[in-house]
Amino acid sequence: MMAEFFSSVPEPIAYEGPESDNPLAFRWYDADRMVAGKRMEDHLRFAVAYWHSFAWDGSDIFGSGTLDRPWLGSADPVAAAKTKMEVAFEFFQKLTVPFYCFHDRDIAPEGDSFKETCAILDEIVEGAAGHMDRTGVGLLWGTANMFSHPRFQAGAATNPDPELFAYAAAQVRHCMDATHRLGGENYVLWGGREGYETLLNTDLARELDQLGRFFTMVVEHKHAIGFDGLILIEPKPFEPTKHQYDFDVAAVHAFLQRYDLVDEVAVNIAVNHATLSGHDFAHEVAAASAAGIFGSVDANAGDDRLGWDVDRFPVSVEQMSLGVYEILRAGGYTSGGTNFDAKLRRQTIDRDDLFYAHIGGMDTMARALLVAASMLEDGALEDVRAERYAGWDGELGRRILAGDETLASLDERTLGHGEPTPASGRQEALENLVAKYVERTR
Ligand code: XUL
Repeated sequence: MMAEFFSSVPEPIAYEGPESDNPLAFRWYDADRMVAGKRMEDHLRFAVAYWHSFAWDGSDIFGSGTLDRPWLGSADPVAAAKTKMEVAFEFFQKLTVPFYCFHDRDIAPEGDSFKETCAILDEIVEGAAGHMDRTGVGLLWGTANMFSHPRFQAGAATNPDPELFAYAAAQVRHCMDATHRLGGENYVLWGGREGYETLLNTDLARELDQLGRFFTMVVEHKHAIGFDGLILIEPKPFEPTKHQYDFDVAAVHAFLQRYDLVDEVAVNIAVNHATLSGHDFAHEVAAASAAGIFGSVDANAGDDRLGWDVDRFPVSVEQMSLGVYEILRAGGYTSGGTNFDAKLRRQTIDRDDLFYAHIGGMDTMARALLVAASMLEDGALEDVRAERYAGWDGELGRRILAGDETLASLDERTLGHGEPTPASGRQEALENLVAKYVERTR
């Protein structure tokens, strides 16, 4: 056993309320507080992302690691993976989060052959099961890393070589089994290199069919092993490839319809991916909810002036409130949750910093939940929306939607009518209303 790693945080983080000045306390996240009929913890279902917090050393494309992660780069990678896991569970427990998420390669290194890689994963997964039993921390989702190793440089399922497709299928099978073994609540597929760099060497139609076949195999395997969590695709428009096929929620929805997977697969929406694709977080949740494919969230934030995935911890209560509002309107999470797919800045190097970052993110999301729940409960926004669309509940609206009108019948009707009267969209008044909730909600 490794000695305590976060020794300057001896106790689990506790809720102390908005007036607290203790930087190692929650000011808004109060797990047992009832909000709209449910405990805060059960609404938010927080998870820590293993990769940013424990498998990344702070290196970027210009420089090497800055973070204090002594297990990384060890000569004995399996022993180091076990140490890393002890530290990770110490952190989950002290932060009091109910869940974590991993890529297979975050928790277990590769061996010299695929067979050895699978054996190492199995050994580490047994260790994870022990830590989970001991601490009560659950697995929100598992996923396979099919983007870091050079073998995947031209993609996994969308690779021009079927040998790579076969390798990826085998890896996903093993990772799904590991997720299932650990009682994982969902399984995620982010198409890290499922896209292209140049159309000059790419057969786009062929690659989409390959991807459709791959997802179908994932769904078939889910049923074969009796995994009852959600299969989630995580949209992202670009990075690392220039164009990624799972561009945004709308593109994923169209893809799922085309390959007859719409009842089997949902989406994991990452806030920074939403903004990279030119949308708001709230838009992506609303689009998923409208299509019936909302699943889970990666809570993070971009930077307005940087056009890449910076994965900051969320700090804007207003941005998050509008997204959480759409989540609540959609009925909340089922098996999904709020995963902090977020990382420290490269200069944020003290051990305690990992706590400050997550505490801030959890407080931001908790406050966003309170704002969203009170906006929904008061019904102010919903009343305006209902009034705005009231005509569609009247005779004309109902007849149009029921298919009882045609272009010709509406032409005839319109000839006998005056100009329709526009009503104010009241956007600014509604923005003021949201600001009021953000200011006053406690
Ligand atoms: C990459 C990203 C991944 C996925 C899981 O941008 O968000 O961490 O969440 O593979």
